[in-house]
Amino acid sequence: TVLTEDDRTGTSIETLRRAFMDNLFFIQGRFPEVATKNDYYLALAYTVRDRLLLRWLNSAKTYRDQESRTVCYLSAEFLLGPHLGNNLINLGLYEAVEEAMRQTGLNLKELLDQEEEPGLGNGGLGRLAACYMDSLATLEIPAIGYGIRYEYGIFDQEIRDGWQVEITDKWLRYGNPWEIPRPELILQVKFGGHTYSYTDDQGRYRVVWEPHQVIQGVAYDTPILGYKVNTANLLRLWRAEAVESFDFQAFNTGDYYGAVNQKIASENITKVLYPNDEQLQGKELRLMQQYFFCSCALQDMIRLYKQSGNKDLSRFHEKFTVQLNDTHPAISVAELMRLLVDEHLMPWEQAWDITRQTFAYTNHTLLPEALEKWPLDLFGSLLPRHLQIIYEINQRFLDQVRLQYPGDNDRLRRLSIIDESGCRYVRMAHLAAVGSHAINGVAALHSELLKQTVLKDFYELTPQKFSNKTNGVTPRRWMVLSNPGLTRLITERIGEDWVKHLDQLRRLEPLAEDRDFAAQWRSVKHENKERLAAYIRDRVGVTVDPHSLFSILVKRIHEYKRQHLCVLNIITLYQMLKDNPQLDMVPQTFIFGGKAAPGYYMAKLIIKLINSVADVINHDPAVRDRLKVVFLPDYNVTLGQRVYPAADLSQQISTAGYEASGTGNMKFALNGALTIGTLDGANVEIREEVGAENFFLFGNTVEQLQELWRNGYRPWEFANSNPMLKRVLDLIGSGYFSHGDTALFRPIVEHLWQNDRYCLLADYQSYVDCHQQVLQVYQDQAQWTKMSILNVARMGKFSSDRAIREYCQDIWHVEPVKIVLPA
Ligand code: 26R
Repeated sequence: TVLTEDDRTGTSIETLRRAFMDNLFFIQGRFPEVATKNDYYLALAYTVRDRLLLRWLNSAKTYRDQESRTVCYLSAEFLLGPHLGNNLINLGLYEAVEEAMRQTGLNLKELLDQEEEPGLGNGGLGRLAACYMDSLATLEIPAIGYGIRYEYGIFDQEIRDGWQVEITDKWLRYGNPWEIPRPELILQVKFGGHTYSYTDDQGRYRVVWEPHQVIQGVAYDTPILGYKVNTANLLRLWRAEAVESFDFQAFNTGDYYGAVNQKIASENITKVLYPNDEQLQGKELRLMQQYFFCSCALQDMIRLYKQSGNKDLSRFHEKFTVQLNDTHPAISVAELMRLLVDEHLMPWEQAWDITRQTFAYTNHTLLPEALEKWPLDLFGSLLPRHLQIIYEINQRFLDQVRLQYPGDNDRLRRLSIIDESGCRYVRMAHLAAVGSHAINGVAALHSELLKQTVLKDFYELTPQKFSNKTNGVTPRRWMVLSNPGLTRLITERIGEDWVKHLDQLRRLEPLAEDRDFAAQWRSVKHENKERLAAYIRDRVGVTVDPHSLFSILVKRIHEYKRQHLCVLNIITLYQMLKDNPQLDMVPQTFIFGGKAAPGYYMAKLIIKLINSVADVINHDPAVRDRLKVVFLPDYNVTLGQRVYPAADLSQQISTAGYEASGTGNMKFALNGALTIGTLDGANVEIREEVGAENFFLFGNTVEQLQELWRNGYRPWEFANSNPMLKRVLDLIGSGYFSHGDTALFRPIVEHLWQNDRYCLLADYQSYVDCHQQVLQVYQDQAQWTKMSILNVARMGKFSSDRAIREYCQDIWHVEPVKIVLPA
């Protein structure tokens, strides 16, 4: 007899094809003649999911049997991007499935396009969490990601008349084949009410929290597979539900609608992701979201801990290490204390030891308005017990500070978890810092600035807690999946090890001088640009020339990221062409993408400015295809995967000191783009790695800007003394790009003249000059290509594998656990 492969786990083309058809019939309930593309997508997704589950169940079983030490990554955001393609890459089944689909008369690419991406994050922070989950699994580290299963993720962006319009993201509309609901895995979370205390019969002081409301969290599990390993880790996201689907008591007393409202209110907690990456003023629901998922996560960890045979919780920190992704999960510090002290009757000192040994905190921003603080009354009414616990933590903490700095009351005020100046607030960064044994920034410069600014006093108190962990990105999604052409070319020359050991890209260095290789390198880039050009024609209706220099700026729209500085340069180039129609200038295409927080007026106006400038320039015959400007709507992970491989020039132009790290900068450089950038965030380290001669540097340094402000920054002086700059600003102000409307862009121009918080005018000339150098080098294609190859060859450091290894060694102290599939 012939041994046939199991249809659920087999990986031959034949088996994959049979399993796929089977799923089309028995899961989708369709036959080919009536099946939609979505039916086919789902049938394929379920085929892949079976192979995933095999690895996941074996991982879970192994971790349980071996009682493995586990990393818990707590994050309010996981910006995963589409699963199907990534899982195929990590399973090593991409080609086989592509062939199986071809034999079935289908096109894998079209099926991949069917997937609605889970946009459960705003930007860098959420995407970093996703890259880290990929690397944890690839490095075979036992890990759980805990977060929120938002029903609506980050909004979809449409552009109407040049303005951003937000559309709700109904990502679950057609079902989600990648998650497994666990309706029996339910945990209760309390809100509001009051506390009382008493002494129990053993003479112990006890506090009871009588909540006003109880909500339940339901677990939804998504397996996260590593690259070509059998490890599949758990991403566990929580959805809020009413405790009872029906409140009989309310029904009996006739308040049916009251009961229904109660139910709806409970489910609201996980309804929607807050689309802000800036100010969030005392949004009660946001604090509820944070507490909700942290409480579920910690209760779940305690449940798992007890399951593995441990009785008391004294070794909790040996089983789990918990990373706080910014301060969004910082309430966990107080919650673990509450669980240990109130519910498990542990003495305070012991609980505090365990708590601090459990948590570590990553800071992702220095922007003062993004530092989370909660008004005391709001906090106390929602989490009365936690406020008491925080007071107790604070008191004990400040008592210690007093010993170290007697009489230094100012220092006490600065360090306190409670901000007492004016309205009283809980400072979440302080709670996270006090409750953690490790604190890190996300790039070398950022980590230094952290110690000098927002966490200065904490650094002086406990310098040993501080370290740097420079961000990284996963080469699986950001190279192998999104740039198959480049992947093939690299692998042909240096083998495939680089995908897991990105430092191996160094072996490309000698090829930077190889003319044959350079030609192939250029042609891969050109094909990627052609594909993006076709997409732009389809979606935006603008024709761009793939031979032109593609300059790309994609990221959230924020004044500190200075998209409008790029616009000033574009208008400068436009003026040069108007002045001198015969000017021999490299043809250029500027491509923008990014979402603005719905309440961030200036950011939305910047989008309108980009589109207005695009409109004028793209229609001006004087420019004759030498300059094109495009705003790509709805920038997200999926679009990022199209954009990075097609870039010649990566624009990383934030004001020095403001971008904590940036990760888009890494994705561009890994795909062969050269960078024009400031000495900000990880740009500094990228430049160090690729070499100053392969990086276009401009702008003031952090120190120079500090000096500028110390002496009183007067932006108007820069404008008045620079004719071209003045002309560009006046042109915007004159209504040239707004059909004569002089009021429309006044807020932008006015702010630049008067305040210019992000120093665009101070950096303008340096940027314009640097850009001219870019154009010069681009004219020498051999030189450009050599620089591009050297960039990729030297970018190995920026793999998220390297970053995760550092976290494992320095902070988490965890070891890999091999997963073996049963024969
Ligand atoms: C408080 C709430 C409104 C909020 C504030 C800020 C929510 C989200 C943010 C976004 C911040 C924390 C963020 O995304 N920071 C980014 O983190 C990336 C990953 O470390 C960095 O690369 C990037 O530089 C930084 O801006």
